[in-house]
Amino acid sequence: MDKIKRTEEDIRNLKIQGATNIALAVIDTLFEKDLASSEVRSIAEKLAYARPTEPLAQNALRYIFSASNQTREYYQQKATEYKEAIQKAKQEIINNALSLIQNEAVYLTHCHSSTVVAIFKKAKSQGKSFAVYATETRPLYQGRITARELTQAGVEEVTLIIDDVAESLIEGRLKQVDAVFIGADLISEKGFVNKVGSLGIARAAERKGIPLYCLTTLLKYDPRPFSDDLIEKRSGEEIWKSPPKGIRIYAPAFDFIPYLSNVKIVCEKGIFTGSEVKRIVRRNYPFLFIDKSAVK
Ligand code: RUB
Repeated sequence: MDKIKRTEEDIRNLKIQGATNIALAVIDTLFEKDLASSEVRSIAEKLAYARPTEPLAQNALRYIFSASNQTREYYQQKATEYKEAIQKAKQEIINNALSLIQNEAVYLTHCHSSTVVAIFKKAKSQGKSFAVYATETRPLYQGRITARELTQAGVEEVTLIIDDVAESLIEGRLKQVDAVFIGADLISEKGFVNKVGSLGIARAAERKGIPLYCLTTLLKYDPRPFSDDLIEKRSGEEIWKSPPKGIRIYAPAFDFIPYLSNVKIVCEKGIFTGSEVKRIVRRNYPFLFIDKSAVK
């Protein structure tokens, strides 16, 4: 199987998962092609839309290919710039979030966000001691990746819970949760998208007055008004391989979380409320507001 097909499959089946890892894999795979060639656009679209709710990867195409009839070197340069922007943003998010991690605090995270893990790791490397509850994230168990990475990084107290425990944990059944840290696949004017289950966690946290920090680069912005059609629906087989005839399975990959009162967006430009997101994205990444049909 060639590299492009393999990357596409790895993204589809979540061997490569999480918005940042997906976008970087798409760009690295494109680097192997002549970016000025006529076939590259359809290849790029296949990769970037292998998971439909991933604007960080899809915006790469808008950035790289905004001008037509340029040289191979020009497109390579644009791809390099976008990749570097993702990496720089991640470092800045880590710096901006670091002071939110307190000694002896208890945190909850959901699924596997490389950005959230990076912050916990950095806090640990600075000698902070804290506990993290990680949801296992059914049906594909990305939470195990989170738990494994945090334990390997030396975080002392890492506890895996099944997704259904998150709400009672937030209610204070076992411990007082000080904050929720989650990532995002998509951010938009009125809310953000993250792994299914995030909405219930966010609402439970809001009821208890617990802050929810969404760690995300602004490059995940999607200018379209959110609608449920934007949410990827996964195959029911991931939930029940061969169910009895007649059972339908509804398997959205993600939740849309409106900007609730406890939500803060931690991004490369600082920490903001949801109502500020559109303005900050427009100021820093105006190319994201150019007609999307330019790409797909
Ligand atoms: C992963 C997920 C992550 C975001 C952010 O979902 O919801 O929280 O993608 O990740 P899936 P990152 O496992 O279905 O891809 O912070 O690494 O960009």
